[in-house]
Amino acid sequence: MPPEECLTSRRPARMADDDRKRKNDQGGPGTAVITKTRPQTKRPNLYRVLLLNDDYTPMEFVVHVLERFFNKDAEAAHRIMMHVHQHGIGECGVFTYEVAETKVTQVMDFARKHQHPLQCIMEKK
Ligand code: TYC
Repeated sequence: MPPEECLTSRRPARMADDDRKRKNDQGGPGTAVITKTRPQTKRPNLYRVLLLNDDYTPMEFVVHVLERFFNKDAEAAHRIMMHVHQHGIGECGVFTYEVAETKVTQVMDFARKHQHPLQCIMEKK
């Protein structure tokens, strides 16, 4: 017996509502269903978290910040720190709004605690 045939009556199995919806098929009389479906996926807004250069924060402190709050390995952290040092600004990571906001707060609090003027900001991508 083919798999789409009904086990008891040998009639073809009736397609489930959600399968018909997917096929955009209305079914028989009196069985109208929502005909157009849109994908329910929405891309979240993303935000860059950026470090700004200054003349006083030690390079090792910035490397440590990148390792601690942005999960960078030593090499990536050093590369980003040098980019900020040479260009004035650089990207630490890209996050959803609440995660980016948390990173900025964590970095700013940590810098203040150690009396460094390091600045961390976020901008919409
Ligand atoms: N310019 C700093 C120095 O020479 C190092 C530094 C790098 C500071 C990156 C901040 O975001 C920064 N000590």
